[in-house]
Amino acid sequence: MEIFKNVPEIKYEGPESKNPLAFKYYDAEKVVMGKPMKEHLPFAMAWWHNLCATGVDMFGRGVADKSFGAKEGTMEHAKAKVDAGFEFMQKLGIKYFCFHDVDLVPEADDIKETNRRLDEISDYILEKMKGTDIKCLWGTANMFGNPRFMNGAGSSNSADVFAFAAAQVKKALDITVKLGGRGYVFWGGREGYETLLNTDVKFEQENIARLMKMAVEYGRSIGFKGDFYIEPKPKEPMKHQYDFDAATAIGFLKAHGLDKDFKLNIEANHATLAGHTFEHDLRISAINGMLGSIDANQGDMLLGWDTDEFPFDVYTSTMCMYEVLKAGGLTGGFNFDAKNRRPSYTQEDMFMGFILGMDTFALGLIKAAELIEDGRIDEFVKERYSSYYNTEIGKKILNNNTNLKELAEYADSLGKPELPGSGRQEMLEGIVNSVLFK
Ligand code: XLS
Ligand code: CA
Ligand code: CA
Repeated sequence: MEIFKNVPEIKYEGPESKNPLAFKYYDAEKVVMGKPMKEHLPFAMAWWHNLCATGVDMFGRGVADKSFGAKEGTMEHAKAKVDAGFEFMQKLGIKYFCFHDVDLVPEADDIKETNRRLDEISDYILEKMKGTDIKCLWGTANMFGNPRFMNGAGSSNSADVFAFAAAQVKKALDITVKLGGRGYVFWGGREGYETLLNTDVKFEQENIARLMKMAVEYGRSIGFKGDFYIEPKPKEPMKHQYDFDAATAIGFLKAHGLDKDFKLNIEANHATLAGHTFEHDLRISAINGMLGSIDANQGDMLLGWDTDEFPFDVYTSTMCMYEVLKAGGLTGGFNFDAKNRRPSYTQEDMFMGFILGMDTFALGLIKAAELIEDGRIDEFVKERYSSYYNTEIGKKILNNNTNLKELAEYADSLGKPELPGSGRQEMLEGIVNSVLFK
């Protein structure tokens, strides 16, 4: 039974098209830098925003009808969401989905019943996957919504809560592996603290690492070959979150010997909440060999919270794709962890959000490829550091073949150095504009 009756299959019509239900830039088969767009951009649908969220906020109840013809809170509804999700992905040509355990089924009072429901729904999803080329990008456990997680999961002060978190991770891994997921995500959720007055930070961080180690051990034992991901976020819901940003998460992974099994899932809105640009956190992940996956959304620079908007800022998507192309792609994909604004509550809006996001990233890909092919930025950066390659003293520094004494003598012989060459920021920004708007 068709659920989105007013929405046809979404096709590429090109930038001149005025059809709101068509792609203007995302042309799945179009080859960019030797690969079709669909391979550069493995897009994913986030179960929670797209199939569950109704627009509830602190001040008002839901406005979007996500019942899909079934009574909410039932297994019929859980299945209706699967039907809706698959029709939605197929109409958009999206090949991946991401989920939390409790996005898939209503959580029961007893974990045994929740797990039974998860078995039932994952059978249903698996059946749906057959005959389509839709796959699971990553799964995760929601360890922040239930009241038991008020003080975190791995970082909880309660050993019983830790055990429940472990049980949820185990089951979410089972389901992820069953559905062939490429990755498994740990977003900190409430892994952080409100006040040091009641918190043993060292104890909590070591316990989070313990939970992650157990996850790696169990995941590998059931045949999970993909990457585990940490998704950094600086704040919200907790005041201090332990996985503040890419650099913090990488330090944590290295300190606990988890860096071989984990990469990062970088969300644009989280990077900007941490006071960074999206591309900064991508670069930090990439240079550490840890750029795994992306949660594609954007925040609002005028608001200090996690607004999870569909991305439309082409400047940022270009800079993102520039980093991704330079890093040689992702092991994961581009998950639209994004929701419609509350007043955009219709089924058509659900599609328009994804069309916007997919077009924004397609345009970013095209423009990033043009920037790389243009070559002026790369050339400039190379030249900017050339004194380390072109001069004797530079080569000695790079080869670890000198010391403070020799460098001090060299400085004495110079008297004073020339000023370093101009950074030419404005010229470079002009190049970006000329490529973006040509
Ligand atoms: C919340 C996070 C969350 C993760 C998955 O801010 O973005 O949705 O992506 O738990
Ligand atoms: Ca996210
Ligand atoms: Ca977010």
